[in-house]
Amino acid sequence: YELMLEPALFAHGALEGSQLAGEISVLEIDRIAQNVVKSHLETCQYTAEELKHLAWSLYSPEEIRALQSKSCEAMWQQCSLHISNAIQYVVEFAKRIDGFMELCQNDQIILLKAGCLEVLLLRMIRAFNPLNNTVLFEGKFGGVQMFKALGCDDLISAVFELGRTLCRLQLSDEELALFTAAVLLSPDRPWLTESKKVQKLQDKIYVALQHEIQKKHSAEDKLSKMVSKLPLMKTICNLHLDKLEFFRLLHPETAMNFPPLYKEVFN
Ligand code: MHQ
Repeated sequence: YELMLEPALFAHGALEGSQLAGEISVLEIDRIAQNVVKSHLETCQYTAEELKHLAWSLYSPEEIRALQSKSCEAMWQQCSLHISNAIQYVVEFAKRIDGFMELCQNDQIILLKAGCLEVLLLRMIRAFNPLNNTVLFEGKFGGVQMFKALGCDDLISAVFELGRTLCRLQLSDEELALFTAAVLLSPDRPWLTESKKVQKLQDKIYVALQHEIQKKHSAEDKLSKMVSKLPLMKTICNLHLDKLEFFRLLHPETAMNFPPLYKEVFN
């Protein structure tokens, strides 16, 4: 009898004709979208309102000069702290996505380690102003020059280039929420033990994303444009790892004192 209860409870899904052979009902798509969007809004660090106000505060040339004259070690320490802090929000986001905590702990860690910088780069568009090419850093907006002391000009210009191209897509918070969830739940990450389970979660999220985009645009168009930015994001992640490795060789003492979460994710 128990086996019959579930299909009976979801009979409305059958009415919509989509409970057959693994298809998802409109009801389930909505539930997934609602859960992912809510999780995103609860963990995105800044509300849209806060960001709108902050967009007015730019670093002065003197403040930029002060940042530029910091030592390489101090600037790396500062940046790794902010990245580590932002990663904590991504971890919280992942935990709130239905199905994520049901994956084995091994896979949860693999997905977070492999995906959290990509999620951060996507989330950056909320804190990026394409009109003057600036990003939010410690409460104010500034351009690439701000990060000169890091000695990673190529990495920083790639990050800003990504910011500009992603901003052109004009993603809503709903689209961003679903896209970041889909990136996090990538079934092709090396060493996953239950990639089938991850695949199923990602499939549903992509269906929900497609559904969300369709409200305003041609879904095929926008979704393929979004997916086409993934290789640049991967390049940036690898470039970041290279830079970190090099920094570690030059300044092992400083690197040892990087925030534990930053070290764990990028070791
Ligand atoms: C988040 C908020 C947020 C927080 C931190 C790797 C390295 C040494 C330098 C922001 C990279 C420098 C980052 C701090 C720079 C590109 C990093 C340093 C969205 C993302 C965002 C804005 C990060 C964006 C990337 C920043 C600026 O909710």
